[in-house]
Amino acid sequence: MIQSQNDLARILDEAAHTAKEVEQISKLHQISIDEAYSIQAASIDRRLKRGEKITGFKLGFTSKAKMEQMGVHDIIWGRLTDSMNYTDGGILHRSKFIHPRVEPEIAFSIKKRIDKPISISKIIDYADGVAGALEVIDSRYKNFKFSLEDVIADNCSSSGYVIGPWMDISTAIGNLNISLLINDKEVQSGNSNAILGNPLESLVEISRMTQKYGFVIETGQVVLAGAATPAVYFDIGDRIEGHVEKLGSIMIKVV
Ligand code: OOG
Ligand code: MG
Repeated sequence: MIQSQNDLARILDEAAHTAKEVEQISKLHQISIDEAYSIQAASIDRRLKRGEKITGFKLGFTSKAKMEQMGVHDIIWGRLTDSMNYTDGGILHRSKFIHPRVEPEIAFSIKKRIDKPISISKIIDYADGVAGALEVIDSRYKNFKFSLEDVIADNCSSSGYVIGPWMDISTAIGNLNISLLINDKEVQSGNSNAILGNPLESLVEISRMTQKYGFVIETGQVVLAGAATPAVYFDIGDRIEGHVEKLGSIMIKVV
């Protein structure tokens, strides 16, 4: 039986909401990239109907390390909501996730509505802050396996994010060391230049997508640039720490 986009959106939303894995869409359906983004939008609409609010956007596969880890080779984007936002230094409940992984990230805060493509030199007019961040990704698909279309429909595995202290957008963010520690042991390390050559390019990229897919990034929202390193599984009891040179540390404890 072929399911409609709304059925697929419901299946993915329920999988996220109840933390229960599902089969990949691509096992039964051939969908296009545009259809995958429509399913993503429909699944996010279900969250909005439950009272969640959009807090920003994230990019995925903006580094080679991530593309190679997951076998997916195109830049993707997804939506962040307030229910995914965790406080720096706070706790995260393992039971809310299926098979979560964490990755260190760089975040931007938007000060002026982005509704068209912007160039790198204009970023200063649209963003006011940059921060280190942690992203928790939790594919709703069995074994964390997916095609490009699958992962787009699944809102790019988005499930949590933690933002560290905000710094001024004028802070130079090229060539910064980035590392991830679990229980004080370094489990990943990379460099900010691995993100599209310069993480500011992620803002340029998401601004292009705004026009292509007809959405806007509002004042006060955040954008995650995409990870520079592969993501790492974590579990109950873990203390997760991200370090981004110049931007500082971000920490979360798993209970
Ligand atoms: C998709 C999300 C990718 C990133 O930073 O590249 C992503 C996944 O790997 O499950 O968030
Ligand atoms: Mg990410």
